[in-house]
Amino acid sequence: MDGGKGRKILVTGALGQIGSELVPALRHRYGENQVVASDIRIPAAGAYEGLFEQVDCTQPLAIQDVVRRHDIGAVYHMAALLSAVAEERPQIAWSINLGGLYNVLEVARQNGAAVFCPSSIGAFGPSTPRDGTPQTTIQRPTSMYGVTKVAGELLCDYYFERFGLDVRGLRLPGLISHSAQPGGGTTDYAVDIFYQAVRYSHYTCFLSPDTRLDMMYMPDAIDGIIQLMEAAPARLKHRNAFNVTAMNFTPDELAGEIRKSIADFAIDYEVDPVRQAISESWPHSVDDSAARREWDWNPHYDLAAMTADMLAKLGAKLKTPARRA
Ligand code: AKB
Repeated sequence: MDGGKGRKILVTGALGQIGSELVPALRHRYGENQVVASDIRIPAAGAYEGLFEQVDCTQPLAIQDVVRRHDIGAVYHMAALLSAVAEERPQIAWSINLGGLYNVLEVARQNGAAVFCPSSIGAFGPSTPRDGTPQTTIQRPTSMYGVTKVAGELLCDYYFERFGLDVRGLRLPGLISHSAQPGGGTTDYAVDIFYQAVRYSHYTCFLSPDTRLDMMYMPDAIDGIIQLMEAAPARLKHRNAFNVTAMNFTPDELAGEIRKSIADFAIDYEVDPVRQAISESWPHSVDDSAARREWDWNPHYDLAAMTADMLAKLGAKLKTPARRA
């Protein structure tokens, strides 16, 4: 697809960690007035440039109204609760993560729009093979977040098989970025650590030092989302839930990489049992060969390149001179 075949694009959850970088990237690629940003939150007056609509995805008529008024041809559905907050509020997580997705799929079906739906490494569980996790494998997650992600993958498959809806998705790992911070995820430590390193040379981590998880720098995630949505449909065999990764590391290894630039950086640990348990049910490293084969997935940032860029960008943003080891 070309971003909606001349029709506009709607991004839900546009003020979140992914949405706040996806909207500018889509506007850059398809045109400023081709992308409608939406969120349940309303930005402060004058704080947001470009088309914006307030949309609560649990309200189907609100989605329908925006899709019809703007002639939307593709919905990038980023509105969701992350894993730790979903575990705190499982009933709300079900309503937002699965109810919201159902509403988006239905409105898309009725209006002939394509859909991008982010799944997650959270769609796997403790009985999934943890190293080199295959594209197709056991998915019995034990968190509410994971339950909504697996059910979401199945629902997207159903809408494709039953109605021919052009819905595509990625199983995203922890995302690291310097624009908007994530909120309520298990992998959030890998963002927090940079802010605290630049400000205070110290971080207290809520996961244990040896917790290994897949991660990705945001520019690769944004490129991957756009690349998947533009891929030739005939090549896509796993259209709704591609494993993707760019790197994997532990908190201890990330701290070591930061120390190459900030020599006095110190890390200590106060493990949060809820987030630790979630992380221990997720893969160490997924096999993303299906994505590489079917739509040429090829991330650019590894641990060293991501760390150097994060420290440079946050140093400028927080007005802290970059320190050298
Ligand atoms: C989370 O930690 O909840 C997310 C994810 C890996 O899906 N970042």
